Amino acid sequence: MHRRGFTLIEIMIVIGIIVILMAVLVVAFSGAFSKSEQAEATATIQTLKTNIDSYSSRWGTAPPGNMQDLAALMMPNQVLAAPNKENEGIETLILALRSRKENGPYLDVPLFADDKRRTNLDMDMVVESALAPQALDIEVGTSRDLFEFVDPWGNPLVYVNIVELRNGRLDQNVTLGNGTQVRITAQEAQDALRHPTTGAYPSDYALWSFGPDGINQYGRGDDITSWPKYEDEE
Ligand SMILES: [Ca+2]
Ligand SMILES: [Ca+2]
Repeated sequence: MHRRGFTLIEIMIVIGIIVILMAVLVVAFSGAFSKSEQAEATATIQTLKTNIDSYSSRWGTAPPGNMQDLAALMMPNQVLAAPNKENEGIETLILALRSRKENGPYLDVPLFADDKRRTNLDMDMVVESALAPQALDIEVGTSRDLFEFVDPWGNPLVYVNIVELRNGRLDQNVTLGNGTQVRITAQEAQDALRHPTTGAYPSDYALWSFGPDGINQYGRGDDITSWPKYEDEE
């Protein structure tokens, strides 16, 4: 009798251990899953950083973050588009990197071909003449879509040219995967993108994902950034 009671306790302990093990496995698995998404977002940003650096060394400036400055720099006296101010930073970046001018295109081919990453959430277009050789010179027969890149959570990456930001030339809406919009203004970004102690901006551009929570934290919290995260240095 004594032995049987002891066995019952043992069984309960074993069941308890199994439950705990399963819980640990579930947590570890979901953790690994979200980690692989984060790694994917980081990889996309790293690829674009390489493309931006190649472009910058050739053009002497980081790619513009708005359509007006892109036209002024790369296709003077040409009409590009009537921008709708949605996702404009990342759209302008992609368009600049797609150009064949000055030994381009600079955009990573597999990344651009990846239709999980490349999308056009706000369904806007450039005018056809903007793709012409005397304008941006983008491959013939190619799409006129103003593409953006999205992170693994379906939200567009955000690109800001820091010179434009310093000059107060930033005002755009980010259209999220669920259709809602987040406004990004120069006033807000000028404060939020500075290093908390040195006051310095992240290099001459900033590129970031809102992270798993889909909330813009200007590179803080779970956001994934093209620059070393400020929290890591504090
Ligand atoms: Ca678009
Ligand atoms: Ca976030």
